[in-house]
Amino acid sequence: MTDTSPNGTVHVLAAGDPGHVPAGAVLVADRLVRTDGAAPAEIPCPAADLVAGELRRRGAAVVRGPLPVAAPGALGPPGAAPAAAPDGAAAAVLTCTAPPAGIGLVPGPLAAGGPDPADAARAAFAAWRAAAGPTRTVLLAAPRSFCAGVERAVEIVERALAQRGSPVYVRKQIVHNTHVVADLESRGAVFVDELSAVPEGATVVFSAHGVSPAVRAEAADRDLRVVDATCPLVTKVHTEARRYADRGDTVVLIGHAGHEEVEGTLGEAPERTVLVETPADAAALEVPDPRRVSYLTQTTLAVDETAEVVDALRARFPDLRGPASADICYATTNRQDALRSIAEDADLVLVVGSHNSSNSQRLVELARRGGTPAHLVDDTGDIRADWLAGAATVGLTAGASAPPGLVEAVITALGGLGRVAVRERETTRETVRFTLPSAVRRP
Ligand code: 0K2
Ligand code: SF4
Repeated sequence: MTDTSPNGTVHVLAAGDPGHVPAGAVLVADRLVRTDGAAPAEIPCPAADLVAGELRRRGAAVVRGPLPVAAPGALGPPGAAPAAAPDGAAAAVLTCTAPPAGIGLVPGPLAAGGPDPADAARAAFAAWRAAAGPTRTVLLAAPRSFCAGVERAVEIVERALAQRGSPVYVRKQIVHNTHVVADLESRGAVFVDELSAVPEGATVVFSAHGVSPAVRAEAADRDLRVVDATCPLVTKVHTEARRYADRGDTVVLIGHAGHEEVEGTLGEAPERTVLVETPADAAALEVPDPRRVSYLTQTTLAVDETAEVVDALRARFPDLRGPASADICYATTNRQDALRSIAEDADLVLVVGSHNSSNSQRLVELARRGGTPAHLVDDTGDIRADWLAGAATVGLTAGASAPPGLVEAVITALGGLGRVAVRERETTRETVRFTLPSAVRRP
């Protein structure tokens, strides 16, 4: 059976037996293998990660593998949009892509107390079908993804592992990205929240977000071998904090309460530093001497919002002093500029990054402030097919802690929904590189 739309034809195939599918799970095909001798013998399934995400959100476990398929089947009434078979199994091929893109689903038996995998499979197939067909443009922001500070931090952990062997302890997430952390964990890094979890004398890496002097002192007391992955641009803010405090100023730190970078910077001169998050906070601030006030900022804030807070501070304290430009770093600024340039032409913006990543969250908010729907996704599996229905132009970027490969994976998955034209829009070229700390510099 076929379902023809102006943007492509969906051929529905009969799903064969993939072998054992566990109870409560749905098999999502990585590829369809034709058993009827028709060409091509194998059909790739680029949207498999997207479909798997739909299933997981519906409570079904997912297993992956090939799916045998036979000749076009009769899985729905003639003329109707193809639906999954009554048992939830479905296989289909979308012909507007080159090569054709497949999808295949086979639910396992019902698990006691769990959701019905057949229902989940039917819903996932319907979601894929609703989003499949149209040619999409992906507007790719550049710069995006890893910054120099993140590259350096990840390399520091990799080198520490190579030189000292596992385990290498890392205080907090080395950068705020679940994939980066899981990858390093699988290679022997052990992430801890507190130094008390690190055995005496062991190697510990401080994360890219920096630490307070109190944490450094604790590491020295416990005889830990410290490798510091604090980004040099965060270290610069710590240096400013000490300088401003030493000259007798009240130091106003603009940032988000509870963020690790803020905790570290606050710790440089805790008795002289106050945290301010909004223009209202700034307007209400009381200090011992209004003529002696300096400000600093977290490195990963929104440039436009921070300017408003600085303006409010300056209105309150006309003698306010601060860095020549805010401490928002080059990478944060560049990713925001690049996003602004694509968001205005996009129907939907996807930002690849983790939910605790400040700079990634700021990108989502920036797009939304400009009127474009935007979502933060850890990876392809977080993308909801209903966001894509009707989105002819998808803006795509990634926060500074999100690996570039995840962006490529999103583009590949979108290719399983229809033809994709990728246009990169580069607003500036980054050449910043930081040297490694001496502790790990030897090859
Ligand atoms: O944006 P955040 O400060 O939350 O941090 P990440 O997502 O880890 O990005 C890298 C920046 C680290 C230091 O500034
Ligand atoms: Fe350094 Fe900026 Fe990257 Fe943070 S976002 S690690 S401050 S370059």
